[in-house]
Amino acid sequence: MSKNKSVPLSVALAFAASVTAGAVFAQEAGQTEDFSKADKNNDKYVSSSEFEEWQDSVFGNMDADRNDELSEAEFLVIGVRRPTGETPQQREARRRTEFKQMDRDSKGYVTKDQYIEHGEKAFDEADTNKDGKLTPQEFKAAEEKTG
Ligand SMILES: [Ca+2]
Ligand SMILES: [Ca+2]
Ligand SMILES: [Ca+2]
Repeated sequence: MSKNKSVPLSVALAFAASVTAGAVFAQEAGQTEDFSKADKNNDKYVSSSEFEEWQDSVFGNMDADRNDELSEAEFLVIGVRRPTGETPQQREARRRTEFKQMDRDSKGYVTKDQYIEHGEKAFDEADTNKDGKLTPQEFKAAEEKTG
């Protein structure tokens, strides 16, 4: 950007707005990619069985030591790639709370069953029109709750 004073303010503002839009677009592109991966039959909806399969693969990605249990550290690592406007501290606090909710028997780890069960709840909460399937927007909400 030139500091030339002849650049009208409106142009500068438009430039700033396009930079912001670009960042939002990048974020949505990541989520759209996740959505199309989860939408196995390409009908532009993620059904509950598609979501469960998706959860299964996300769990596998997070379970770094492959012991079929998620430690808090494993759960905290993922999700960083999705900018949400939170500070890292806010994100970590939120994910710690989510982890405690999933770890209902307070054993310090989350089994795949607990994770999938949490995912089913997130699916129901995100499915705001209760048609049993998620649009890309609904999927985004569900994804934010589950990692
Ligand atoms: Ca589908
Ligand atoms: Ca593990
Ligand atoms: Ca829906």
